[in-house]
Amino acid sequence: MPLLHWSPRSPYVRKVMVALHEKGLAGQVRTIRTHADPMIPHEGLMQVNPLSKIPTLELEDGQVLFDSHVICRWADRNGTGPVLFPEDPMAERDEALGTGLLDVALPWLVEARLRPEEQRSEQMIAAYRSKLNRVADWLEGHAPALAARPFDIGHLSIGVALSYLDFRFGVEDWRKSRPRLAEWHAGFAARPSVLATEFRDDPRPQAA
Ligand SMILES: N[C@@H](CCC(=O)N[C@@H](CS)C(=O)NCC(=O)O)C(=O)O
Repeated sequence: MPLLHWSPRSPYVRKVMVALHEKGLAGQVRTIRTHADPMIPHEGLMQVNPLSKIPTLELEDGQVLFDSHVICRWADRNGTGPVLFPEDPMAERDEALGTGLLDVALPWLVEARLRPEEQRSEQMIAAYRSKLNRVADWLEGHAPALAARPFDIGHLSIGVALSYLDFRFGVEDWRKSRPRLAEWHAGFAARPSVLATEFRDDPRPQAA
């Protein structure tokens, strides 16, 4: 069985988990809890993914896939259910937007919570906050277009990113003045694939 390096805290992993559920593959992939700390590269993980990042998927034939986009594409090719990567370039454009929002949120978390206080940059935090708000505003304007097309990787990626803001950045209150986006996200959050893959602060394993 393929083996997925996994954490219930990681939004990139959650993208993959939602995709596996959507594509009927969740029962066909084993998971192993892997703690990928951006400040301490994981020696064991780097044997298969030199970037020391999760999600990383080890296939049965020894091939290794990494990056949530690549693994979601694999799931799309190998499972059933909705076509996550249709011809419409808006699907992958919106995937990039959702993942891009995560690429803002993760360094923000590192800056605000992991770095020693004296090394924190208020300027960087202000830049991250500004991007978060601009992306959320953009999405509020695009919520009708999102709602109008069938579920794809763009919805999946944006939905996971907004759920991650709820998990780690509740104080930023992205729903405020964004009723259409909030309504669209409520529909996303009710999907069985999303309900089955909730974020959670589990106990961290020791780095290997
Ligand atoms: N572009 C990658 C990003 C993956 C990523 O950054 N994952 C985080 C966990 S949420 C990680 O492994 N961080 C460890 C590190 O940066 O060294 C993807 O989409 O899979």
